[in-house]
Amino acid sequence: DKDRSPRIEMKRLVTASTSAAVIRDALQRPSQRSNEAIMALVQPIIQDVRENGDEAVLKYTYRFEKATSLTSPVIRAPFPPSLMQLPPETMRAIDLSFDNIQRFHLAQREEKPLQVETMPGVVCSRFSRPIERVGLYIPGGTAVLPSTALMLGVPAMVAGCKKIVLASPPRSDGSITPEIVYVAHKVGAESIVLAGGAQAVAAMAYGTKQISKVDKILGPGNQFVTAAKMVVSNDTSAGVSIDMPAGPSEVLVIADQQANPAFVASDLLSQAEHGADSQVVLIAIDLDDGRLRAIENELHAQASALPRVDLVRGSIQHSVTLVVKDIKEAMALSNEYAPEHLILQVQNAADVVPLVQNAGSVFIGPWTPESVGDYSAGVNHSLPTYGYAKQYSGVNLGSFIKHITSSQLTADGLRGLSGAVMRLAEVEGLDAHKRAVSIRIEAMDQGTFPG
Ligand code: HSO
Ligand code: ZN
Repeated sequence: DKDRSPRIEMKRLVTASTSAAVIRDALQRPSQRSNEAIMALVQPIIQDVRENGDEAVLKYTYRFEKATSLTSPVIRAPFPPSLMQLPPETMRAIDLSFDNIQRFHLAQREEKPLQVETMPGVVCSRFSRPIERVGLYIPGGTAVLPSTALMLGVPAMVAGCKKIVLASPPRSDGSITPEIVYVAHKVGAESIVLAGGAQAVAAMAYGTKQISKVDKILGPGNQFVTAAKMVVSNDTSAGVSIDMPAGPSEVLVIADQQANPAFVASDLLSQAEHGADSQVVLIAIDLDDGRLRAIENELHAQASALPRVDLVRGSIQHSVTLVVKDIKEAMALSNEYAPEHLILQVQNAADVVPLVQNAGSVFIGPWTPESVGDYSAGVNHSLPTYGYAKQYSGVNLGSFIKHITSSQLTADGLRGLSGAVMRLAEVEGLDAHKRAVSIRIEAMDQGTFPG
């Protein structure tokens, strides 16, 4: 009975009367299962898939997904329309989101290669090429996430990746969510791997008879998926890279006296419902007790009515409200926490953005809930978690592109550079390097080339 279960409430700390250590502690991410324990489970699965290919992938899909009717671990484009039957409303929602995500990521293209003449006759250039084959992992688990298929698939398509492979754990009847198939179709995916976990990652990293090998694997996932991505990206024989380390989802909301308590609570809960390991942080700027209580009451009331209230309870347990004195203090704490999502529900929110140093994505003002970015605004929702916003960007067009540089010198250009290059080659004791220059200068001087 919901009424008799304990109140859903975050702990509250007033920074002015709390030690720095206690605050730091409250802002710790919930601890993850130890890396070694996960590795010990994941490594044999990867090995098995390397050795036994499709047969091993199917075995784990039978075991973990209970999809024992599957006879092949993959479906290929063109995907039959029967697999993407959707209500028109859903289709329109996907189409609109697709268009906005496409617009925003198209705008991230570099119009032309960069070219600089660093010295007379010395031209350096940089141009980009899409990564040819990408594997996009779409988690299964407690929610189906076609939006993640959009967030990974659309930029891959815009970048021009030749082969887009999706992987997602099938349902126990062996089918894949029609929304995901529809997105796969829209982005021009080559195939969908009907597998999840470490087995899906290994299959895409090494390739099997039926599953295409890829050059980069992107996408969120549980700890097994994350561990598997780390293992394969560390194996030079796989020749595969990954997007970024992934942890549970999180949000930090900064609210002042102007903020609407119901809006604030709804934003905290939209992140909390992702999972019991999600973390939500509220930084309240100089809120009086009544205002704070209004947020807490809203949080409890809205949370209690959610179908995923049990996950929310778990998440709220390791979440916290920090009461601070001003926006400067709020931003200092936020930058130190480096949230995946930062929501600014403060007066003149746009003016605060210059103070943001670390965050995955920022949501500005009262009319910008995180949900719009999760689905449809156009920004990407695949973002750095666990404090990695200090050094990583979220998924963007650049995640699917690599840069190649080139240089082209004229004879005069080489002559101008020769002194420095030969000197540094001497310093490093690399005579062949020096000779590659001197031999050309001699040819120039003697007019022997072109002959
Ligand atoms: N907030 C999640 C993304 C998501 N939300 C998918 C709904 N569906 C992690 O950024
Ligand atoms: Zn979300």
